[in-house]
Amino acid sequence: MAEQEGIALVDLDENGVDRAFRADVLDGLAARQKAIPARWLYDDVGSDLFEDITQIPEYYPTRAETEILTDRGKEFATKIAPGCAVVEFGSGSSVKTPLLLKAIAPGAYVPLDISGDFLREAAQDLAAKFPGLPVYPVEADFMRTVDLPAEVAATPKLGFFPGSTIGNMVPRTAVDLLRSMRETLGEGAQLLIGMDLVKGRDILEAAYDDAAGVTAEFNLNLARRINRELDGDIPTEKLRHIARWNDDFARIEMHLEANEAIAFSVAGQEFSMRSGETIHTENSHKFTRRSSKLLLEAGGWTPQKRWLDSGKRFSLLLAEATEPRKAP
Ligand code: AVJ
Repeated sequence: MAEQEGIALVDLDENGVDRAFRADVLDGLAARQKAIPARWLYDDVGSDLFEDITQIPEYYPTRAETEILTDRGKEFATKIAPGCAVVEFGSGSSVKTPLLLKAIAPGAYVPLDISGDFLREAAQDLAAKFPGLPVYPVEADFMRTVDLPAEVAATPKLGFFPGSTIGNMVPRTAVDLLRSMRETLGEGAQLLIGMDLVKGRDILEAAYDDAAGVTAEFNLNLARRINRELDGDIPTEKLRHIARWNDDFARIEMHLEANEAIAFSVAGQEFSMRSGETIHTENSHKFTRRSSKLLLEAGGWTPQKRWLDSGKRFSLLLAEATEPRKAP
């Protein structure tokens, strides 16, 4: 398995504590608006809870994107280079990736993931479903440029980034990622990327605050994870899950709000929250036709085609690497 030279993907201290997690949490809890990067929501418990979220009635994005991948396969095949290497950013979901691979008859599949375990599982799954398809998993942090396996050096590339995961990033981070994807995939590459659409506040807030409370559990798991892994004593029963539409930034924000004034310690440091104070735990940006294309353009990708599901809730965009600019 190819690994980026000299970069330890997970850096544990002598007690087995993830140093990057601890640094992000201690910084984030000391900030005026407390905030912790959303990537820390996805430990094993959080990843399982997210799988459950994709099944709840209010959370439409997974079903909507799956519908597009199921129904528009013929159109993908006419727009995407045959025999291309599909490079998936984040190891594949067992449902979406096979739908794409079936539609376009690719020459290779290259899943990229920071977690070797997820990666090996996904790669084995896919290899079993597509005998004869070369699979080259790469353990890497795809927020940086990745060296792809030599076996696909001469093969045209299709980047695949489903799920509207790009929406978890603020615009400058999203642009950085799109540019590094372009760098990774090279001149002439294409990108197939999911972006969830702006819609009524009620539908969006319900999708991130479901009646069964699964999303609340997903959010609260972050506080429990801090207690588990960073020797914390956050009184999680005094926190509640909030999902609120921020119209200025066109995004759903998840927060953990203190029901009353609380004090706690994490990794030996003391923190407090006033009643009503929040920890910001996730952004999920939503896009319009124009904002999705503007983001792609800013990241060095020229939009080629945009597909919507029948309910017009979710978009899947195909783009090609923009040629180096001449004028203006
Ligand atoms: C995994 C980023 C697609 O933002 O919709 C779902 C994560 N958070 N419910 C999203 C999430 C709360 C999800 N993504």
